[in-house]
Amino acid sequence: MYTLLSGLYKYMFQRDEYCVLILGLDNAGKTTFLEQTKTRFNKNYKGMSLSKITTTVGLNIGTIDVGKTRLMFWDLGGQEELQSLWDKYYAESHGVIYVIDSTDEERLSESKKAFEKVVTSEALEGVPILVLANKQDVETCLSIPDIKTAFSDCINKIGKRDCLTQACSALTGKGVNEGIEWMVKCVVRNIHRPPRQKDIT
Ligand code: G3D
Repeated sequence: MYTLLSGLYKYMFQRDEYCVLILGLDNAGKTTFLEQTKTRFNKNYKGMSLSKITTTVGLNIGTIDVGKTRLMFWDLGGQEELQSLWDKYYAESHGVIYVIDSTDEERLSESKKAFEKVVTSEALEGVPILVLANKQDVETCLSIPDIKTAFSDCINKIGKRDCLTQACSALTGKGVNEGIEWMVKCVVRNIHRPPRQKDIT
């Protein structure tokens, strides 16, 4: 009877957990995106005022539940000296969200270089990548075709993984749900692929 009840409990309440990295240059909007996501997906979550968020230094974490799936986010600092720490997290991640500041044309090639390193990393082979063209609420921002053109060198390097470029405003929430729902589908589908390092140990 105990086994039956505990099996039923697990079926009803146990969630599959996945780690998702949030990467991108400093000031791209990673922390704002994480707070917006937690506010939208966690009932009763009272986040900080989105306009008061300052750039990520170190690590922010957050968890959301979408149906039977739990996503655990690690929002890593994007300053040049902190980018060297990103790969320490790769082996344990099931998905990557890469945030681009669509209003910062000057740093677009810097962002592309950082993205290139992410997609060519062996430790992330096959891991789905959601590219967020953030700050689309700003009238003068670069469009999705502009950003795709600027990142066109990277297309061959993305490989066979799932990859989506999503227009987004972390501040207003536009595109956030669509991006998260896509990521959930991808990580769940990937469950049949080789497990990440964390699952082996
Ligand atoms: P980071 O974590 O990638 O370093 P933050 O970036 O989330 O700290 O955001 C950096 C700045 O960009 C913040 O402004 C934040 O309000 C702004 N920002 C983030 N997302 C958006 C967005 O979608 N639209 C607009 N217009 N601004 C956004 P400040 O002024 O605090 O530096």
